[in-house]
Amino acid sequence: MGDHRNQGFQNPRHVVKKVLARPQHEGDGAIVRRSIGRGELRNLDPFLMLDEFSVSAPAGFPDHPHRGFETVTYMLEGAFTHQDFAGHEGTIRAGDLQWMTAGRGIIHSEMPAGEGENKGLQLWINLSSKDKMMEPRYQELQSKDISRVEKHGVDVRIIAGESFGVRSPVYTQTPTMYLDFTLHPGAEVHQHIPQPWNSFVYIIEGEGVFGDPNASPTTRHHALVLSPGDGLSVWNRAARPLRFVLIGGQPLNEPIVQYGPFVMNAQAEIQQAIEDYHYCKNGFEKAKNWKSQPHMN
Ligand code: FJE
Ligand code: FE
Repeated sequence: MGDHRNQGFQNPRHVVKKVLARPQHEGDGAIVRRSIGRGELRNLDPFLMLDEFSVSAPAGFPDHPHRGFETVTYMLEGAFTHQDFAGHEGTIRAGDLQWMTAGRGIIHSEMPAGEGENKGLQLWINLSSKDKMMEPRYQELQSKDISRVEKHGVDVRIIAGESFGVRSPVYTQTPTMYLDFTLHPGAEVHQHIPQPWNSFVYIIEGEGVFGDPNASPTTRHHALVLSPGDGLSVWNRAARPLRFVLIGGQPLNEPIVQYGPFVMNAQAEIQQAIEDYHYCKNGFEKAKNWKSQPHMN
């Protein structure tokens, strides 16, 4: 669990790779900073992509499909409206979470709903072969329903997994932890992570020292891939708050074949997904005659 004291990890994690997420174009006129999923960091099993998005209308992510993985959208600022082909829709605002298990198929639109820049993180988590064709499922949490612990200058929002003895209600099909930490100046945190899981940090604001107390600080828009180990220590020695997410997951160790929004285990399954999408079958039935409603902006 998380702690403000150093519990002394048996095998502390350290940073093995640092990646700067530069802005790139995605969707329809949107800008994202991609860390996982870019050339230098194709994937980090079970994670396929992490985008920090900043979108203002009329840009956005109009009607598109997904199959074979989960998308986790966590809003930082502003609002986003989603509509899917099964009639599921809603708006998520700063601090809200949408955990969407696409399974066999979702087609949806994701469009900004607030004035100015609408910001957040979208994480793609792979599903194991046995779950890739499951019925789609949503888990949605409003900001007020996300557990939060504040202790000794550490403020953590528990999106998935556990910290400071508090567990998130989110069910993770692929075992995952997702913690949003704010460390006030001078604060430190020591967070347990299951030893064999892959994990990384993405810095949202401020600067922090990660892993090794003698390391030089890392600033925003960087992802840090962590070595194996049982926990991570972080120090904020700067004069402003440090905000970062710590994400970890149990590797699936399965082959990955990705074609845009379809992520399967074999090329033949990708061909099948393209065909199913094209002919509106095997999970894409509701695509027939569906189009998202025009958004308000
Ligand atoms: C997608 C291109 C895309 N990052 N961050 C290709 F842009 C997308 C896509 C997103 C996306 C959506 C949000 Cl709300 C936030 C994102 C990429 O929708 F799915 C494919 N295949
Ligand atoms: Fe999407």
